[in-house]
Amino acid sequence: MRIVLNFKNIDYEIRPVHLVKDEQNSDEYKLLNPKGEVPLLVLEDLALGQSMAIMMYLDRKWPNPPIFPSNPERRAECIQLCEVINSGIQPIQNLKVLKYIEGKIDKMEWGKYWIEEGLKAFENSLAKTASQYCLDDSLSAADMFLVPQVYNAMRFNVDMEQFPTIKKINENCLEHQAFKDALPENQPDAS
Ligand SMILES: N[C@@H](CCC(=O)N[C@@H](CS)C(=O)NCC(=O)O)C(=O)O
Repeated sequence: MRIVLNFKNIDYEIRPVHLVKDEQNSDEYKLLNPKGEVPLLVLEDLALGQSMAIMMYLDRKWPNPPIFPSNPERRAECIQLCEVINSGIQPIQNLKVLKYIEGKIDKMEWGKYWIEEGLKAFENSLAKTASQYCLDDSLSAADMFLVPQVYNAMRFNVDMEQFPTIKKINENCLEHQAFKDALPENQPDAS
């Protein structure tokens, strides 16, 4: 989410939520996001969870620069790529899932397996859509889902050499300040 806000040059304040300390499940936080997850976008009259809802809202409210292509086919392909990560990979390697399987299955092996399964599909889809970025030569929401997922893949020791297009796109994105400033190590609560 930080990437989108940076890319669109929107002013925002970060309120860190410590996941390992389970702050996302506090009563106070769950009043704002009943699902007990980050990201959460809080505005004067709106508290919005779910990255896709937040991204679509920000793109409507601050349309320039856009993060979804205007061409209907490209737009649908963009959302398809986003969902491979958002619905297909992220939920399976989420903290609450890893906590649930702890002691039953090796959680590193589990995470690595499902990330590789999803990234394989993502890499193959890119053959039809990618150039410098996931969709041609314009940054889009698909890149904004991809870069954090690659960061997480590396935490699970996924060998990125097996995904050469993803690896290259990730490097291209990280040349942009909006992506660099959003890296976890560049946040105020980084330890
Ligand atoms: N589909 C949600 C997923 C959000 C999500 O699961 N966030 C993770 C961090 S990346 C989280 O808050 N996990 C808390 C937990 O597992 O307890 C979205 O796109 O916003």
